[in-house]
Amino acid sequence: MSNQNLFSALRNAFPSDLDQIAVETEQGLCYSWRDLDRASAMVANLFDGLGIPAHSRVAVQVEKSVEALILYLATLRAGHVFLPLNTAYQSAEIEYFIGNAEPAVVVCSGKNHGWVSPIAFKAGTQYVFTLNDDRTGSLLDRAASQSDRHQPAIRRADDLAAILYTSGTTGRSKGAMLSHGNLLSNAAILKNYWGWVPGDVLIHALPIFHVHGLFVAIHGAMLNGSKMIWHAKFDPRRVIADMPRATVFMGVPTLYVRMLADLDLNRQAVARMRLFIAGSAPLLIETFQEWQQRTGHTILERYGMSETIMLTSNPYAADPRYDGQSERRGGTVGFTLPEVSLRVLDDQGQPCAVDEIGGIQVRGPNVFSGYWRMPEKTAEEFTADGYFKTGDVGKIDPRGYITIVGRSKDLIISGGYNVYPAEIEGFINDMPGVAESAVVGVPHPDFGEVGVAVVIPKPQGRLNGEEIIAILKARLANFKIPKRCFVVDELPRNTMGKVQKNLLREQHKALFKS
Ligand code: MCA
Ligand code: AMP
Repeated sequence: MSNQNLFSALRNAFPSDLDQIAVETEQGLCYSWRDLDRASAMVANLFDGLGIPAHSRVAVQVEKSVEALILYLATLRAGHVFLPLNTAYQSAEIEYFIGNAEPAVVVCSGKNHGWVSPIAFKAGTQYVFTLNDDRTGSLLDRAASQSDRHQPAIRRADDLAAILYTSGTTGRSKGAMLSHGNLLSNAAILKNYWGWVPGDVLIHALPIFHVHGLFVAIHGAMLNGSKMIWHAKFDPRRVIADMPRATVFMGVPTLYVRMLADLDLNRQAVARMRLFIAGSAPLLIETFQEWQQRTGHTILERYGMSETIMLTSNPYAADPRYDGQSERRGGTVGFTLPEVSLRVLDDQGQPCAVDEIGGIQVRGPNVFSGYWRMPEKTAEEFTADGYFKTGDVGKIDPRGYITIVGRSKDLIISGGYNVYPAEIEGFINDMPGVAESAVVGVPHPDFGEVGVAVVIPKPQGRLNGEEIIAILKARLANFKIPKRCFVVDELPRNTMGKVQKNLLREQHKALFKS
């Protein structure tokens, strides 16, 4: 049986000429395929020499850099489990993830070492390394003396490759366990479905601590032996400037909105581009249409989750499974991907008719095995016949196109990041003088959706919305902070006493209207 380590599959896809450029940074630094191979071998050898158990978790909270990509590859190569963490997370958030995952190794930015290392050592972590975005830090110092040859660890398809934390409806984050097989099967399906061809070049401008930037984009390019033009931070002007040298771009809707606001975006700028892909949050039909008019390109929207990687996609070319339809339809997330099973069920658990709205459930080689150390949560989210309940609500039209119409989970997606109202409400409710709070998502011209908090004070309590926001800012990742906070006397409730969030959403829906 061949080695099912995802790294081996990616390594096998390297072009035969290893001196070709694999990654080029905005600063003009070029990394060849040989560089990726050697550097990942050195870091993997460092890990091998640490004496940590096989399948250890390696938790990583570092700024985006090519060395961070190398660290990901090295973790796979050494057979450990990669646990990426959003750079915006603050100490309370990091404490939870590290305490829950118990990583043997933590890699953080040098500037955060002072507070991350005590948290890690308290949780039993054996090694804390630093990695900065200027190619410095103890990880690289220690790896420098290692051999640049390394035999990838033997792994089975169902061995864990990564854990991605994704918040639950209770506000407690759950680690979605993804295997080498989950990741590779999805990457292979997408390579075909999106028609990757030799010579494709990807502009990579997303963060690399979530599925979109880490898996969909990186695996897509690497499995095709394609060069990546690496943007550490998204800047619309710079991305547009790189388009004449590229063919593929992937982004959350906010990135498309911001590029449309730039006058440099025109047909000439995108003339060499082959494909624009959007996902992670709903792409407004206005954005889809405006992009078409300005560039002549039709954005391909797809849908996925941390637990499942990609599930559906609009077609790149005629799809023989759906009568050869090839139209990319705005407002839809396209067809179920090959090898994925997707069904829509009503409240009674019966299959919905065409165009009827219900809960989306999925099964397939891409679907995760469960939540890290949460067997009860895992059991709750899977059906008896092995389908995962996505918490998304949608419908399938007569032609097979799927539309997401909402979510049964209480979730706000802001600029492609997930914000769970329950988590924010928990923090607000713990503040002195607060009786109760509700956080809802409202439309926003840039982020798609943002959180707004509505807070009820205790009798005689004196509260100020701006102060509440300031307190939250000191404790939570910046993208989770509600953009506005209102202090009011009461929340709308139904006859059962349940807060009617839909009424709050309605009341505040025009707050950010452009
Ligand atoms: C930044 N801010 C935000 C967000 N990002 N507020 C709400 N939502 C956000 N997403 C706020 C900060 O709190 C700060 O506020 C101010 O904006 C400036 O912060 P900065 O970091 O400079 O912002 P930015 O660089 O302009 O970032 C915006 C961004 C970024 C580029 C759109 O959010 C981003 O890269 N989003 C992509 C997320 C992503 O990759 N998602 C994929 C998830 P203040 O000044 O008040 O402090 S994977 C997934 O969902 C799946 C499975 C899938 O289907 O792909
Ligand atoms: P995450 O927890 O970060 O994996 O986010 C997954 C969620 O993002 C899904 O359950 C959907 O609610 C949402 N999502 C991803 N892609 C799309 C899309 N194209 N349209 C609408 N929602 C999406």
